[in-house]
Amino acid sequence: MTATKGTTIDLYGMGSPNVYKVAIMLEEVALPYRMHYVDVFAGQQFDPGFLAISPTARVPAIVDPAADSGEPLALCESGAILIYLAEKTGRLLPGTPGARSSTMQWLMVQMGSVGPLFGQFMHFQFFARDNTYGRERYQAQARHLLALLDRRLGDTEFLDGMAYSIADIATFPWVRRGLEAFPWLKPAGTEALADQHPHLARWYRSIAGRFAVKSAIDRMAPWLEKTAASAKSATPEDLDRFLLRNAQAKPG
Ligand SMILES: N[C@@H](CCC(=O)N[C@@H](CS)C(=O)NCC(=O)O)C(=O)O
Repeated sequence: MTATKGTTIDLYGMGSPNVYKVAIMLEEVALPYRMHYVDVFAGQQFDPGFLAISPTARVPAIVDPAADSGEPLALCESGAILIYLAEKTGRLLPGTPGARSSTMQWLMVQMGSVGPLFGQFMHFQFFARDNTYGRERYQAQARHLLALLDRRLGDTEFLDGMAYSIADIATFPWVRRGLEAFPWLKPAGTEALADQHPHLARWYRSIAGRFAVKSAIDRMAPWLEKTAASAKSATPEDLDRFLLRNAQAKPG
């Protein structure tokens, strides 16, 4: 009998929105996965073993033991991982060029704008509060993007216009994080979102209610706690290394 390779996917990550995307996707497509925590505050993203999986020194990353022709595949970048898993399973990414391009467009809006610009706002909010220019610039960008998503979701049920897709999966965890991090949405969270952006709030609630999304959030809970604890105990040197500042920058 030929030995079959395992089918369990290894997920490397921490408690952060880009990692939630992949956990949600794995739950949606019902692929089995094992979770490996990477302590980015302790610099584990720069370990040679991890760099072999994620050359960018970032999470999330996955290893699929049996990709093309049964060969193992290591992959980083959450957008690429979502596309890979969608293509592997034939789910959540339309096959025809027109429909597919719409999903890709909204996935790119998330990858190129929502993630990076929300992330920059959070950087100034949590790590450089005195920098008013940075905080105000990225607050304006974040608010502009929330308004854009709300406009889009006023016209269509899901971001790609047709059906729930990897574009929604990519965007949901960042809106969820915004509910906790954006001062103009606190402390009411979803209610403030519903007041300010009713279509986005309707979409948010419908995705938050999905079984797979709830399962991913449950499985991610220990990572969220670990990440909060490790951020809290990080030394100034750990933070410099993590934020690539004060000449502590490492390649990657
Ligand atoms: N574009 C990347 C961004 C990944 C990213 O920034 N990951 C963060 C956590 S959300 C990280 O690994 N930070 C560790 C570091 O910057 O050293 C993706 O979407 O996967």
